[in-house]
Amino acid sequence: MSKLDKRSWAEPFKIKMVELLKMTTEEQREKAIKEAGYNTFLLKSEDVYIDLLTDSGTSAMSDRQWSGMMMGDEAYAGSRNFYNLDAAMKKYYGYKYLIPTHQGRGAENILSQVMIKKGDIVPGNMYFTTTRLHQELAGGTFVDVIIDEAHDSENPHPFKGNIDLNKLEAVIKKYGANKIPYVCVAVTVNLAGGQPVSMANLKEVRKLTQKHDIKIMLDMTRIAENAYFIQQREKGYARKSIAAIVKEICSNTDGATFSGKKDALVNIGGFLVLNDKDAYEEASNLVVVYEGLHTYGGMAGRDMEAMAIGIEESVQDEHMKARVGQVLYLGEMMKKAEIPIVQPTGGHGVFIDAKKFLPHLKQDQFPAQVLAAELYADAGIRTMERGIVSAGRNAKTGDHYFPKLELVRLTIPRRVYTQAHMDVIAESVERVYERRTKIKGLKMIYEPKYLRFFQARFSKL
Ligand code: PM9
Repeated sequence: MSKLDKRSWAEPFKIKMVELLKMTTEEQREKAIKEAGYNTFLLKSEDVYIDLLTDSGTSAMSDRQWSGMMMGDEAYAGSRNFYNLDAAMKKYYGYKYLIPTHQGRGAENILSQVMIKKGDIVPGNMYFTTTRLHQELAGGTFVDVIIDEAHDSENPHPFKGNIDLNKLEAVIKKYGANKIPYVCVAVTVNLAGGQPVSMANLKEVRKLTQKHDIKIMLDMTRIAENAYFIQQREKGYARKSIAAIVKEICSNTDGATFSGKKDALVNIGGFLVLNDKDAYEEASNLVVVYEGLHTYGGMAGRDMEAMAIGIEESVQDEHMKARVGQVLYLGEMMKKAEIPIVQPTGGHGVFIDAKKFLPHLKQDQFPAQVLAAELYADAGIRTMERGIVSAGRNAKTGDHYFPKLELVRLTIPRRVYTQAHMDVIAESVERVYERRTKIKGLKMIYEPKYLRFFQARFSKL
């Protein structure tokens, strides 16, 4: 191959506006993280240099989305932006009924209340924090039916989000189909490291659940990223567009919850979509109690417009190649430096295995929490714990859940940072890795009752 055959690729956009960042000293950062109780959620954003806390609501919107914001119809009822969002949803996802919500968890609340009765069982491919909590608050119990490979950070399985059909069948046999209102399938699986579900697996799950008359509800928060992995890795999909794969995923399910703050490139918003008319009618009645009228559900008209445009942008092949490509670039640098990360690298971030990074710490000394604090202190990079703190406690026994995966998530916002930022991040992780044996654990000194990872405080041991 000659040098001239090489074709690098870059982002399919150029930058029109920038936000200046404050540079801080190590001393200032040590003070800030201590004051934040070693919880990166409690840092002030202005003290952060590169913000990898989350990809949720942190995307850069396009000029088309910003111009859509100017077309907001802020009527209380029947805003034209609702109809534009409904049209985009039908075109790209194909469900029958749309209920906007202020964000994903609003949709989870409504879905759980409509579908789950006390004593029900909800199987799913690894829990997500807000999803499981809403299932529990509605009286249900979540049961994990993801494949075992998902719990092993080194396993290179290309579809670690897949459901284990034997586990699912055993759950159906044990509790009976009438106790299972739906199977919750997340695409991609956030807490497994942004890992995808294959189309073949989804179709197998569909076959099994249809046999027992059980519905499938998707958590379609990162569906376009999942579709990208299907396109790249699954036989028969290389020539299909991401838009076509997204629609095919949806067509194998009965409804979905969606946080528009991820794939759909907006700062706020979400929705619940359903195919069943009766469930829709109940949900559209409940949404007025918790969110707002069924034609805005807690969103401003302008935000619905930006989301309609964002959905279209999110399923473009060039966009997704650059979006996931940037994450993979960071993952490759980490692997070269022999940092223990979840493999394969996921769609929305690089996840460091904190148990392997800090093997001298016990899990209840919060290795991922302390590693996130150390990364901030080193270079002002804010990341998120996805381990024992996020997992919370078993509501019945009061004990910590001890998840197999104890991870620090370096989540990449969409269209926000450059390759040079990725280089700075990798160098910082390497520096912290070099001094890892000196890092001590934490103890929790304040623990809120719900979703404790957001507000818990810690001190150094
Ligand atoms: N995910 C994330 O940073 C935001 C807050 S952390 C609890 O990853 C999935 C798969 C998500 C998700 C949020 C939600 C909830 C549902 N499913 O944040 O309420 O990753 O819009 O969505 C976050 P909302």
